[in-house]
Amino acid sequence: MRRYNPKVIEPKWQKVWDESNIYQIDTKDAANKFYVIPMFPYPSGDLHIGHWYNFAPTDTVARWRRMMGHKVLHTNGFDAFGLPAENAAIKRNIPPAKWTKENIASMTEQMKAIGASYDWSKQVATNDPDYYRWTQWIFLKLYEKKLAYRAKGLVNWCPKDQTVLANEQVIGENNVCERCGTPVIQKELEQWYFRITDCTERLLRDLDELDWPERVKHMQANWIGKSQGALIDFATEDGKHKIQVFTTRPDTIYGATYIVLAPEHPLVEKLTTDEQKSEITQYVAAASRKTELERKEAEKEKIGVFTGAYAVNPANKEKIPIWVADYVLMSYGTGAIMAVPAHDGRDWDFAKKHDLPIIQVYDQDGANPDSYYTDEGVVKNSGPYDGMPTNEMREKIVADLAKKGLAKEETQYRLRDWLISRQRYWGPPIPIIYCDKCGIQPVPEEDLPVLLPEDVEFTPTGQSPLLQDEKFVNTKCPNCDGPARRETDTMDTFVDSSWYFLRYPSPGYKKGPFDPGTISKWGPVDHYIGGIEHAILHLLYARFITMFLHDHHGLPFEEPFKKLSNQGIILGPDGHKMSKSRGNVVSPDEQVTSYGADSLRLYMMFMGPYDQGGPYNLGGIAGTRRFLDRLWTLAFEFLDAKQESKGHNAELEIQIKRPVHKAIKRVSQDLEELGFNTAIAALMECINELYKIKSKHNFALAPEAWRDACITLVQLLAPFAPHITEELWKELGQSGSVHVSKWPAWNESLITEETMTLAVQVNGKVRSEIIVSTDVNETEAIETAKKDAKIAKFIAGKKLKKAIYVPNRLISLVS
Ligand code: ANZ
Ligand code: ZN
Repeated sequence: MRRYNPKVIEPKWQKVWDESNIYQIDTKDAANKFYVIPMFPYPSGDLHIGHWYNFAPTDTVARWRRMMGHKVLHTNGFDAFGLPAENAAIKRNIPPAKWTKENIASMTEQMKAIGASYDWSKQVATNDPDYYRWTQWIFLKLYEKKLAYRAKGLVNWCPKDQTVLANEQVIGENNVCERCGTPVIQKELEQWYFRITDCTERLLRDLDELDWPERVKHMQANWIGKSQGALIDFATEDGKHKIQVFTTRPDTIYGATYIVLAPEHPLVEKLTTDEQKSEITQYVAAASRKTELERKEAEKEKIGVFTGAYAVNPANKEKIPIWVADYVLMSYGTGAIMAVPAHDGRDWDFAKKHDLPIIQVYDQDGANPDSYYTDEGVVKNSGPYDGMPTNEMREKIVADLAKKGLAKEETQYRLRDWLISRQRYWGPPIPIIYCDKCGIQPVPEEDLPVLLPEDVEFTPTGQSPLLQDEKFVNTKCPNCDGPARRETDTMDTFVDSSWYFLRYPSPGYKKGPFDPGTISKWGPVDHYIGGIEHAILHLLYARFITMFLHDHHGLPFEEPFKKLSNQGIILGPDGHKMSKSRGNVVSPDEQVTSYGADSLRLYMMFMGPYDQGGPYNLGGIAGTRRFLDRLWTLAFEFLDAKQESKGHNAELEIQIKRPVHKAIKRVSQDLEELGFNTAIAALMECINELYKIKSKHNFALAPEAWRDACITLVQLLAPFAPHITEELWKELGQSGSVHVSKWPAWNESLITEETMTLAVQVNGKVRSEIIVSTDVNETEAIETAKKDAKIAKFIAGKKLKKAIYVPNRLISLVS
């Protein structure tokens, strides 16, 4: 018997599939389409186990859908712009374009080794000028609609290197420049933004309709961060200024014992008294060196400085001090808060630290009166509002203050416009020209793409080489033809990935980012599968760009991804996140060399629920390999056995069919929910059952049933382990490819029916036993008995005078 050798059969079938283009589709016809893709990878140079965990199971879904009769569009591409290519250029002195190209080539080979059923003719790479011209086109179209705009924004700035730094380049506790160790400051520079806040409510509302994990929908909703509250005006003590605060708890206003301004708040300078000036100035400068993220940290000590000025609480006319503290952010609400230490954690910490008064303004069941509490309750210490439920007071106080022109209801969102400028080289150039005479000029559409020069010198300062490339920078104004300068910033890589799934169905299209006719048939993506790390930004940006293209450029859908699934994270064998420094990285290539791609695919899908991932057990793959060996052996033992039929044994046939049909049902249903592990368990149980039957009965007793069983098993396993199943399919005498064969259907009655044993008598003597379904009818029971191999011997050539069926007990034949 031939041994199962994945080293031979896997490359063989990969080549056959490649050469015959069996996964390539013509997107003209989209009847019964199914569009399924993984999140495309960054070309880092090595396909790691996390990629496998994304691509192999996604391929399983694609293969299964194809066998279910769908026309499947399945492919993969490369998110090819980004910082690591640039860092490689600086460290290893390889041009980013070259580094990226080599990585794409080697990773494409690694992708083929997975055995994924990609339509390679649909592949895209975002650094391809034919791709990024359309990224630039999208920028221009947004600009046309005033949805791309230029404004001042905060960036990390190294005062010594005179350059902008990415967040990753600001290191250490003191936030110093990665290169020179100088403390980094936050500086305002002109940046380009996409007005994603134009779609805030829509991005929130449409979440309801999506077949996405609840967790992801929550994360998106939190990121958008809708807060309903009020704006309330606090006058300064001298009546000269008004401080507007945003609060979600106007019902606690009687407990507002001080005001806090963000360090960047324009009133800080105006209000600070002379005695407090130097302290405030120092504090504000220190705050400018912190990132917003650090300032938001909950555990951080809440320190601030008193301005020396006072405000008046509009509810009770009390005089309260005005402080400056960096836990209040200028970028949210109004950059000023009324602090209620009795009912807010940050305010509580701050008041304790600076010894400010704390006044409880409601009672809450079960709350600890010696700490702050934040839920609802019954109002106290609040004058005319005492005794009211907090939620009632919330509306009443806003209405009352509104009458005096001091408050109004307000909804705030956390979502900010999308800053897309990167002071980086390896990205699509922003298609904008600056002319001294005419100002900002968009590059005319027919001049796209604005090519990124590839033969550039990287300087050790880390500045973008675009700045120094005179040929690139100096250009003509499209309006007056006079001398002008190109924008040297490039776009955020999230812009590249916000629309690539629209390009796959018509990757060569010349007149736009997508062929409108084709995308209207193929979009949206039916099933999008990838990591939870993209739950927020990538998906939000992709949704925004899709909405924009829908509104203005004929895309017939508003949401890009109908169904979303997230893979879990694969940990190292030690249960920790895989990392080179821990030495717990599992190399998929090594696993493939030892066990084969099919075993690896199967193991990864068997190791646990897909959305949970877990530690990679190095011994586990041997188990899935053994399972494949058993399937192989069963098929070959059957093929090698004498197969001429020795009669028709209905009872044995049912025995063989039952586990197979159970498996069809379970695998079909589990795949619907990405229950890969339980589907594979069902296949393993089926094989075990068949081995038990095989140990008792000769193949020749039911060769047709055995053949069917082998063929069906091969089909059920095909989406998981595409190579071995293709090989066995051929060995079992089937034509074409198993991957385009029709997914088997199960016969419910074969599964749910119980069986019973009936004794069979011939002329009063028990000669055999048969197994039949419990709801067998008389004719079926008698026919089954007559066909039983032993009985057949006794009645051969005789004419039956009588056949009696005693239900559930016996069959009596009289000759
Ligand atoms: C008074 C108050 C009393 C508040 C209380 C909370 C509890 P969300 O839900 O996230 O929108 N806040 C407002 N602007 C801020 C800023 N720029 N930086 C930091 N904090 C800010 O939170 C709204 C609450 O966060 C607001 O309601 C305000 O504190 C604070 F018992 O006002 B609250
Ligand atoms: Zn001009």
